[in-house]
Amino acid sequence: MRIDEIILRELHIPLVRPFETSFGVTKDRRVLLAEVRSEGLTGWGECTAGEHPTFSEESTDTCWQVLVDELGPKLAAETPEHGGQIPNLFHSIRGNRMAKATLENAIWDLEAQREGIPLGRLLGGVRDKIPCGVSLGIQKSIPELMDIIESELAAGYQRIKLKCKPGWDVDVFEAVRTRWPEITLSCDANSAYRLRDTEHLLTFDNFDLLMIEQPLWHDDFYFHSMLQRRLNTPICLDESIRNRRDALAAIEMESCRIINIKLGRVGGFSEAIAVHNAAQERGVPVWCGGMLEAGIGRSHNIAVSTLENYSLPGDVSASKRYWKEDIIEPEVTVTPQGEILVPDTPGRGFEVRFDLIEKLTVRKESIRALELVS
Ligand code: OSB
Ligand code: MG
Repeated sequence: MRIDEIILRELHIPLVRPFETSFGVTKDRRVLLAEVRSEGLTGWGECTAGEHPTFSEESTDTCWQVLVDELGPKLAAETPEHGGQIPNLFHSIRGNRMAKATLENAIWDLEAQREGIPLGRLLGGVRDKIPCGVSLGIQKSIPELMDIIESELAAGYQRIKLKCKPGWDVDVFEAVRTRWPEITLSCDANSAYRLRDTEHLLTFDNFDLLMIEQPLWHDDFYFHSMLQRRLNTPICLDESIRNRRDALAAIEMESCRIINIKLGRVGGFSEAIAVHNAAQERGVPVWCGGMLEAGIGRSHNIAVSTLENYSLPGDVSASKRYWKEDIIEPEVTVTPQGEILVPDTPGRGFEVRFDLIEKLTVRKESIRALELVS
């Protein structure tokens, strides 16, 4: 496909409620979108980087620079046929996986439209609905958290994940488990603990958690394997898994028993499929993480969650939990059974709200292939 134009934008969108993790609070999102125009079709990609380099080394601003100066011009000069060719095209650029995923995913999106099939099917997906959980940020008090859990359970969500850190952990789990002994519960520390906290972390085993996500350093496998040896609760790695090789190393070392796959963190659909397959072949279940995505990223998360080994509820939930108005229509909704019904129309299965996107745009850059003088 000929790449006619790549339009990069930054949107400012406030969250309906702030989201607090062990590394900080997010109130307003700065969302980068890529619009890739090719032969009458438009593929969309959303960058999942945070506003600050606190989850990973990438941020909105580093991604903007790399997209505008490096990746955009590379892609505009090519005529790719498949999303699967994009990792090779970007191979000479080190790291910057969230920036890369923004464009790679737009090409897969285009390819699904061109083939006239749902994006999930193009990726090899098999599900027509996906199980959903919610990730609940750190709150001001336990009673406030209990009210939120009550309403999320009433909405049907199948799994509650609690963000935790030293000082917001076992007392919280104790209160939640006392009130809801049976619910599927997990926690996510975003690297808030150290090996000296091992004895404390072992007490997490008392709360029948489905998993403990990324308790230790963001870039570690070895010390997680030492911790996993002593913990009964499965460790799930998020931050540490950047690609298929990381997944293989983590599984081999028994650093985790579950993997959270995020499209941006691994660099796009191609690597997400590779991590998924490596985990599946070794009997390790995966699930789809979230990065407070707007509608484009959310629709891509839904598509990849249809792969067979995405067998645990993900962090992909209804648009209205994040946004007053989402940038896609229909917005993402969740059934009373806590599932998202996967659209069976060609491409993403959700239309973009172009006028709303224009209204929210604060900067915009157009990239075209340089015309060769003949
Ligand atoms: O670690 O999973 C995480 C949000 C931002 C950065 C990291 C994480 C998260 C979430 C939110 O847990 C998931 C979501 O609801 O999108
Ligand atoms: Mg996480």
